[in-house]
Amino acid sequence: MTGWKLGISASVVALGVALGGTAYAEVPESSDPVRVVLNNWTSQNVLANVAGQLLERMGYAVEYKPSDTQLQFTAMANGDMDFQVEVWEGSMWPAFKEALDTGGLVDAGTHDAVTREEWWYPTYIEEVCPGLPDWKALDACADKFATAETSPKGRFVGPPADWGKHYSERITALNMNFVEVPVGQAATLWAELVSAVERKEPVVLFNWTPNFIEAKFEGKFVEFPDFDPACHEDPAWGSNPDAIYDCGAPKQGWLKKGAWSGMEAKWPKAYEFLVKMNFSNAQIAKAADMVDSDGLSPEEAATKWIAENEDAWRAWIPEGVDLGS
Ligand code: TMO
Repeated sequence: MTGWKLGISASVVALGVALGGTAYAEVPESSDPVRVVLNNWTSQNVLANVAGQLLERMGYAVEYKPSDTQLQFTAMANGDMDFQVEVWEGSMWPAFKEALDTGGLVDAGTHDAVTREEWWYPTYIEEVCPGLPDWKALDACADKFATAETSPKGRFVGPPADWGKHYSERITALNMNFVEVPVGQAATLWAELVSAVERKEPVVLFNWTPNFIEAKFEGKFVEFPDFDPACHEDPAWGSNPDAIYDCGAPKQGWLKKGAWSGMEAKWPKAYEFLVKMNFSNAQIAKAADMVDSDGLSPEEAATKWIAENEDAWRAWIPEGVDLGS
């Protein structure tokens, strides 16, 4: 009796292997939608859609949830959202770390991409501001960047408020002759850049790498005093003994993925996929370019990226997961 049963199950297994060659993993492990966080810059939206579309091909239900770059970590730690694909060291480390410390959020691995977020200018400005990219040289010619709104101080075109950059504090801490004028959305940064470049006028704005800008415009990041974690915590650190933020952002920052700590137990294969998902600088710059230059929606750009980069994403699909047809 026992022998007969064993014989059957052995042949069933043999048949399965003969037909498929693979024992398929049971996904989705839960039919609840995986909630993918969307932020407010284009490469993030494309990567979020790449993750979402590949998870759908694996069999998962997916929902997209817009969130603020700082508050998203609390939302994930509370289990209200499941993962975010671009956590930038320069702008998100304090909020990310705070949520990691609660135990509700986990670090889901680091991309190959090396990142930087900093004040940036088109190279032709070096003709009128000698000594760039040093921040003191920029400060010495602040009046060239003055606008009706900021005169006699120079205008720094700053990022949307939720990117957590503390530039007004930096300007004060370094006693600079600049005023930060933040934009409401990233597209306004590029509109300001294009209009200045067309007239060859001075402009200094927030930018980052990898981004589509580096392939389109010649420019450089301003060099501020080197970042040190103590700069953001200890007033005594740095050139101003009474203030924090008297330094630049990391020049070789990491780029991570972050997830709700319950994700791995609820959808083990989706979590394994997220951990393996890995983008390079060139891939992220290209992702942004498809939206910012070619005018695709993030959804379309993700579909195109998936069609053109099978070699890259195949390696992220956990073993035994069927992608359907
Ligand atoms: C968070 N960002 C990449 C826009 O600096």
